[in-house]
Amino acid sequence: QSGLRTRLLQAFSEAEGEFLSGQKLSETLGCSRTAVWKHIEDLRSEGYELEAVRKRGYRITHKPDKISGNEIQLGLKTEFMGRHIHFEEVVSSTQKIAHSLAGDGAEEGTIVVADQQTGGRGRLARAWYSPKQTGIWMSMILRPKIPINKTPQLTLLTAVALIQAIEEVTGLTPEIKWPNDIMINGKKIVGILTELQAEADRVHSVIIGVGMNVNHTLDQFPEELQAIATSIAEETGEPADRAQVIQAIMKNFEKLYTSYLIHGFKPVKLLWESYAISLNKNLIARTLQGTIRGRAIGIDDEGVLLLETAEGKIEKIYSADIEI
Ligand code: BT5
Repeated sequence: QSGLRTRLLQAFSEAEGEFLSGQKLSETLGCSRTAVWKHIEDLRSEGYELEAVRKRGYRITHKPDKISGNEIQLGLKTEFMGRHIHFEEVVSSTQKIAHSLAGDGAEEGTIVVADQQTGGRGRLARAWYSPKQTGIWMSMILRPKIPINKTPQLTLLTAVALIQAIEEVTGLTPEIKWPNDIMINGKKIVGILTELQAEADRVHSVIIGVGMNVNHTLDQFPEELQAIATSIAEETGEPADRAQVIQAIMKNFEKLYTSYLIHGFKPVKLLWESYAISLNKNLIARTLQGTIRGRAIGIDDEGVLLLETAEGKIEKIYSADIEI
């Protein structure tokens, strides 16, 4: 049943908005026209709008604002990223599920995606606002053979891949605020949370959480976020297809990550620097150990932020909140 449905959606996706006749569909899917009709009615009841024209057939004119494993899988252009999708309507946090799947041996590239999170989290156990139908709340499971001290590079790599994906799908050019914020016009559109499962010197898995505001309108954000957060729809004036954005993330991430495993961090670093807003500016870095002020002179080959203080000393910042 569900296989048929996937193939039906695939046929419409390949038709790219052209009509497909009932006859053609029943041949392609190898089922009766009545069965085709029944599946089309099912799609309608889920919020798809289909136009039916006599002698021409059907076409999808509107997809529901809904993501599912199927929607993401169709049109995915990757070898391993997103090839296993664990999709849920509502979860506490996709990170939690990804940790448990990773512990159970999930393959590299497995992603956990939810339509809504009730306990989404940022760094230092801060809350991440993740309402339904509007965002991409996703965790990616990776198994890189790299030492633990190199794993922060993956946060930076992810930021680059996310920017490339957003550019590709929407034409917007976001910027990166070290280490894990993606900003548009000074407001946060994406947060990244990198977590590890590791032993003393061996990484078992890296779990990269991505929270992206896609179709929120400004008034849908809680008041305390309205001044600091934005979404793709808010910036472009039109909603974006979340499944399509995820596909673009998978493609760009896979490309960069594969190259990173072969060539190392240098090429990623150059790309990262080209998108960074925090470089060559005076910053305040609030770390758990205290506050450091200085000019950001760059990131080192590990992905660590280098701040030059007024006294001319170079401070290495491994983790902090940055105020520009
Ligand atoms: C982050 O933390 O930016 C990482 C956020 C990662 C969220 C993803 S969603 C999928 C996966 N599952 C999870 O449970 N988490 C990951 P941090 O740098 O600590 O920023 C958190 C701060 O961002 C909060 O204290 C708020 O000020 C702000 N914030 C919360 N929700 C936001 C939103 N939707 N958009 C913009 N800013 C937000």
